[in-house]
This record gives sequence, structure tokens and C-alpha cells, in this order.
Amino acid sequence: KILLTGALGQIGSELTVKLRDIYGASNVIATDIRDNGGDVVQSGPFEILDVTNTEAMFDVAKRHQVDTVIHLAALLSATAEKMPLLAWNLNMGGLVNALEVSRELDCKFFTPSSIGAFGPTTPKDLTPQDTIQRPTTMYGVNKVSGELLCDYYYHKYGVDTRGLRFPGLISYVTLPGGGTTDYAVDIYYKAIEEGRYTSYIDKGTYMDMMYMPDALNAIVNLMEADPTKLIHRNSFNVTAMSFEPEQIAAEIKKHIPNFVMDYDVDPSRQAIADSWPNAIDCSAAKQEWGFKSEYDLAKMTVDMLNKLKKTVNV
Ligand code: VAH
Repeated sequence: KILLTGALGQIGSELTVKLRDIYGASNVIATDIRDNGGDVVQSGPFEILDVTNTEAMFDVAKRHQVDTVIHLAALLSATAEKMPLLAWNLNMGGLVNALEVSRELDCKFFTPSSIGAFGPTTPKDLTPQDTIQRPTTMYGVNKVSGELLCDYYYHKYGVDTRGLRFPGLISYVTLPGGGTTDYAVDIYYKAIEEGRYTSYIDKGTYMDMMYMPDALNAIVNLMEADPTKLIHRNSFNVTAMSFEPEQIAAEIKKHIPNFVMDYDVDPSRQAIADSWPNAIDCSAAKQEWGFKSEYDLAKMTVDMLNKLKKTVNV
């Protein structure tokens, strides 16, 4: 049985559905701080859970006798930079609670890290799996601390912790929320709704990205990987593509010829993006558990536009 926190978030909304398809709806207990009445809430067990409430998390985990914890509840980079202390309390308080539940109930554990765990002194191109990690954002501090804490729980208590350093994730199920890479989500919605987009990230700003289906497969494949093959655990570099705003705009123009993009750079989110790598190396993930991605920018754009045309009012 799987306890999933942050089930209504960008990853959680789709991972809950996928895990219920694979392992059976009744085996995936979805939780979040609120109830939005959507299909995550309707399609299987759902509970309101504030991950900073230790007793509440132990209560849910014990009542459902979970053996796996997938901890997704967190504030993303742009929001965390606006409210750094709230981010520290939620991102680290929630993580410690989820790790303590996993230790006491002997659960397998997953939580995502991010390219945000790297900083301005990290090599920016083909960023290695093992390298300098001195992030300059609260989100990055949370992610590096989280990686170290998850490795600690593995080495000290034997908790089977595993993690992925995700690039910007792109999906059509949830609206962009609080991330720096979310321009690459918003651009698709605006291209269909308005035929135009004003990017808050400047041209020439390369960031790693991945389409959500590849991210969900990576989580399942890592969690099902043979633990004896894992040299690393928290957390693996994974990416599918790296692009800058002009490139995603050009790809959209192939399908919406009149699409136009201009820029109104947001200094705060631009500074976050500038501190991150241009493109990371994911050979460790490929070698240790066979990571691969299916979607490049062209294939993702076709799927995103087709799916969004069905959901947003053109
Ligand atoms: C963010 N989408 O922008 C998240 C992610 C690598 C970016 O961590 O904060």
C-alpha cells in the first residue's frame, strides 16, 4: 500500500492515477492539504493531510498499513523564494515526518529532488551526477538538504530511500504553479487560448525539461529497480531535453503559425533560472536502473497541443 503526499500537485495529480492503474486504486492512499473533488479524490482512498503534522501522518500511515511512502508535498522554487521560512518549515518539516514514518513502519521511500539542487558554481553543461551543490535559492537549499537527509536515513537506518533530480516538468493536467520552469507549461495554454505568450524567462536561458509521462515512468522504474544495482540513491540526475524560450516558441509555431512570443522578464525567476544548469548528464540513471525518455520537444509539443485543444477553450 502506497501513501502519497501532495497528490493534487503537478506530479501527484498524474502519478496517483498511474499508480492506481498499476497497483489497484485501493492500494494508493492519496493525501493533500485540501480536497478539490477531482478524479484523484474520486478514484480511490483520499485523505486531507498536513505533512507538517507528525501525528496525523503516522495516523494515516498506520491506519492504511502502508509499505511505501511517496512524498511530493512541497513549495516549488519561485514560491519558496517569496516565502523562504514557510518553505523551510513545509519542505523540511514534511520531509522529516515522511522519513520518520518510513523508518518506523519500514516503508520504501521516494521524494523528488530537482536541478534546483545545483547552484551557480556547479558545472553548467553536462552537469555530473556527483558535483558541487551550492544552490542560492531556499528551494535549492531544501533539495540539497533533502538529498543528504534521505541518504542519511538509508545509511543510518536502512530505509530504502530513492530520489530523482527532476528538470522542469511539463504537463497538461494541472495549471502551472509556483515553479520557475512553468513558463514552458504556460506557453502551451496561452498559445491555444490567445495565440501569444509573454515569457518571464529571457531568450537564451537553457533549462532541462521533461514531459510528465517520462517523469512518471522514471519514478515507477526507479522504485521497481533492483536495489543491489543502485550505487546512487538521492538523487539521480534525469532529463529528456534542454531548450530556451525561442526554441519552444519555434516548435509551437510549426502547429500555430500565427503564434507570437515576446518577453517581460521577471528578475526573481530569471535569477533562479540563471543559477541552474543548462543541461545535466544522466548517465548514472541510465547505467544503474535503465532510465530512458520517450518525448523530445517536437513529440511533446504535438501531444501537449492535441491534449490542451480538448480541454481549454480555444
Ligand atoms: C520549479 N518545476 O520550477 C520546479 C522544478 C526544476 C524545476 O524544481 O521549481
